[in-house]
Amino acid sequence: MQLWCTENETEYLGLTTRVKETLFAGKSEFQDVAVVDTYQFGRMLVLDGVFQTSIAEEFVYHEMIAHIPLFIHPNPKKVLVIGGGDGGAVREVVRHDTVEKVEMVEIDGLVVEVSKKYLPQISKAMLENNPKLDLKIGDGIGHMAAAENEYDVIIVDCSDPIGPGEGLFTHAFYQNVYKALKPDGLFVQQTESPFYHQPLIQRLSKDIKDIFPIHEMYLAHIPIYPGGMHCFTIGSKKYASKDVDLSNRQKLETKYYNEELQKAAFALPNFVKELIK
Ligand code: SPD
Repeated sequence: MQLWCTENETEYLGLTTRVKETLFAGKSEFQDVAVVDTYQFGRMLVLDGVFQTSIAEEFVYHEMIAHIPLFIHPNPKKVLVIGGGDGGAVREVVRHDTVEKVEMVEIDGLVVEVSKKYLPQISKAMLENNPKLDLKIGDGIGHMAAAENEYDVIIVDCSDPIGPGEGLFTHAFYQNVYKALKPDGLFVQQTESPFYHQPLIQRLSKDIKDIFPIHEMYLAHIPIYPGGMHCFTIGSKKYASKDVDLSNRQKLETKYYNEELQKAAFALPNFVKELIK
């Protein structure tokens, strides 16, 4: 018998990959949680039927969501990660010498638990209890509403804007992100596919521009996301991607991110420019 796992993207499009074995399938208070071992990508985390990350290609997403904003800020010391329960984003954040503390607030303890058990390469920083990391299981929206003038960089490593991720794509949430950042802080959020999620991206870009003086978008190529083209959106109080000078910054060994991409990832195709104009 052949087992296949499909993420339904639209009524007319699905992404399907052949499964060797289902390692975990359960339900938390918030969502369906599964880890499947696939022929193409190795082990893969699937939440509410949506592909989140896999052993074969997770480096693209996690390096790009962490290193791009952490190098735009000239001296990031205190970082907050909202979501990111698989641990991949914090694994990359703790590698930065300037970073002294990373708070991570993930709503779903089951995601953390299964990631530690089945995805140890990704959840490394959580498994090793990295001393910079302060992991809380809780509501990122509430955490953000309570924070003020605290963080240099905030990383919103959320799932899709349905279910537990929904409230992380709202004007009210971005206002709280602004308040939680220090006067020169910046934030990044994964903002889905510029091809398949255009109304969402138009709305959130408008909201972020309304609140932050600097709004930027960059792209990365992520094989398990629809179309492969994925975008990340930045709201910044002071620093912009064009001003980054990496000459005296830490050199990191990476598989996707590099110094050229620090600027080149912000080069957008015309249809994307038009979308966020
Ligand atoms: N459409 C899929 C977006 C998933 C973003 N979250 C990925 C989590 C990886 N840490």
